[in-house]
Amino acid sequence: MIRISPDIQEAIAAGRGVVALETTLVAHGFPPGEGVRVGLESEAAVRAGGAIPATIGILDGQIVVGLTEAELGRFDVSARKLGPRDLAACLVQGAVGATTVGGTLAVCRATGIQFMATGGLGGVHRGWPTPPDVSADLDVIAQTHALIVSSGVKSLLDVPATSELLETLGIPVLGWRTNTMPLFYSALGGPNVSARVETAAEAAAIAKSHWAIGGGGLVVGRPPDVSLDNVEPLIQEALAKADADGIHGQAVTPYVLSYLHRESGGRTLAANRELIVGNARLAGEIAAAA
Ligand code: PSU
Ligand code: MN
Repeated sequence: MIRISPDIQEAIAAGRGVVALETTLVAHGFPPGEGVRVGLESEAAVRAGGAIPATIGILDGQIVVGLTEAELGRFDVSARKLGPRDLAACLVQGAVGATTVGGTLAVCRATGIQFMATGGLGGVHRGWPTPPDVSADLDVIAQTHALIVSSGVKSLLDVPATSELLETLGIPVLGWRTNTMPLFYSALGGPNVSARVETAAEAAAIAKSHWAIGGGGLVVGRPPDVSLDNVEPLIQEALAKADADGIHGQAVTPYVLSYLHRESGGRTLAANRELIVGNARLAGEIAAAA
């Protein structure tokens, strides 16, 4: 059911650092073609950081760990978006399935991969409890022995509420050379992190210590190198438009991201690409230091 590429199998067996990368942002987070480019740049960044990239998705009834470039090209907007609940049906039905953070971490748990990178985590959607939309990402992070590097929580969500929930779930949020959780496109203004870290070795040591005392997942929040501020009015516009268009559930995040990419004249798209690749690089460094 799971096909792991030989280089990744070797790396896992030898205890070398492996960093999982998701396919939802490839298929649904960027305009056609652009997502694949971001995926390939992320893989190169993991290698530059000193670790082995493992891009994960479902193809032809198999969970593939270590997609080839040709295979990655099959992840377009027609792919299913797979949270943890969606993996089994996608496998049996032979569909192309792009894994979210939660879906990817479920595969990490099955294969022993301990590191991952993404852009921004899912979390509590604004307006909770109407609708009661909380991303499955958080629950899976809590249950998985993995460290995930992200630029915090996507700012189209309710970030303070998500920060509270991360605490409730016992998920450490380590600020990468910062005291506050990054706000996806923007570096500053988020809630406090649970601890600040200065080096990859320090983050790796905290992860190993957390796992040794029975903890699950950890988040490292890395601020974007170039902070894009003042996106909030556009986010509110996008969320109102999504509501008016009857967009709900899994479709909200891709809809809002593409609205922002279009209406910002590509500024959020460039920021999103850069933060994803930077997170992959840092995840590679932390995995290599572990
Ligand atoms: N980071 C990005 N773009 C994305 C995502 C993360 O920069 O598209 C994806 C991840 O797959 C994450 C998902 O798990 O968004 C969260 O979606 P939702 O809010 O529907 O749970
Ligand atoms: Mn949701």
